Amino acid sequence: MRFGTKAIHAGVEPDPSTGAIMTPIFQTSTYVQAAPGDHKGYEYSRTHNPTRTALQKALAALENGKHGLCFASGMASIDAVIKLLAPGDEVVSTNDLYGGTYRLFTRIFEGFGVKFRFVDMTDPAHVAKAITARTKLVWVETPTNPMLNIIDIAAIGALAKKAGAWLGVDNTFASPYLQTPLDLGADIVMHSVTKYLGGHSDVVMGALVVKDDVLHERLAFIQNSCGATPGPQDCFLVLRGLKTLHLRVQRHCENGAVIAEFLAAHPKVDKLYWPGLPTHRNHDVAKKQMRGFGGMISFTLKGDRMDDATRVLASTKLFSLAESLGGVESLLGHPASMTHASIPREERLKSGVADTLIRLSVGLEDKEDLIADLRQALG
Ligand code: P1T
Repeated sequence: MRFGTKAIHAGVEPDPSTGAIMTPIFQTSTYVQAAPGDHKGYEYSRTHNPTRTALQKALAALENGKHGLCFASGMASIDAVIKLLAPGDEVVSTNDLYGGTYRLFTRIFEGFGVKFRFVDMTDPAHVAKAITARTKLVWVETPTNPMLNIIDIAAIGALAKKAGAWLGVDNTFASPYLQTPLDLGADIVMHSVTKYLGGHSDVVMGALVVKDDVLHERLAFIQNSCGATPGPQDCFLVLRGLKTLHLRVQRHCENGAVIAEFLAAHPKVDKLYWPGLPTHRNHDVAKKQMRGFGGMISFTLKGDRMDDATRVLASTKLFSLAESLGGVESLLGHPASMTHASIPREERLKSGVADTLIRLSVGLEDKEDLIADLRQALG
């Protein structure tokens, strides 16, 4: 099956009791057993819920994996991955990544004795240098949030494999429509489902997809034991969102391209980060491993003055100033004070996140209206 067909049909079957074409919202915590242990595969909704099962199957199919696992947030899904590790184990991670991921690694798991090394992964040699005999996981975010760096998944995957470490890839910014890391050597794919997969800014959720049965068993054990599972209503909303994932991401890419071109030609724009531009430093890697370049764009203004950036952030009318991304509506944000405020300033600056950086999540509105909004805000 091709992607669009999978987006609509994977994991979803007419309800056997009624024929309902949409998977029902199984709003139940428990399931009646005829005798102890004599049940229909469902005992308690933290462990399994039919609406969640349908979504997990759909996500596994879209990522070309075998098993999907859903969590109460993207952070809860990353938390589950790190719980595969033990004190003394090491993780090599992308240096430019979502602020909440950095906070989870440094402020929670370092306290439990896991060591994290943050490196610029756009050069695989940095990863090779950071891997030690204790490295158990290599954690890649690509495209990175918010700098839109592109990391060569296959190259890093080869290094992880040689070291006997798992490769985990946060695929939130790309979505499986644009990039399928399991095909490139990843062991675990992670999503903030909150973003493109949900697509409508109405759900917070996370997911993992794997191919390996044993790894799935270990992660499912963590999912059930720690209990950060999403409710059935949210799973239903994401099942609904997935049905248009391919159409939405196509339009995000089209609008992203038009806005990147507009910004590239604008006299007030200084640095511009969008992996579809031939001038982007990792454009060749993006072309190799992605099927499109998405709707996330970051930029700075000439002169690099904070009050200029603040004026733009406060003057858009269609682009709403808000955290998050990947929904139908366009958003803009200020990483230094919003999504990446939990990273110390000197660390942020090292990975290129200027105090004046502005991040756009280009939505699905008409491109002429989006450009008119940015033109007036920049003017
Ligand atoms: O918000 P949550 O669903 O828990 O997902 C966390 C997360 C993980 N990985 C990436 C790449 C992310 O972008 C996020 C969440 N990011 C935002 C809220 C944001 O505005 O960047």
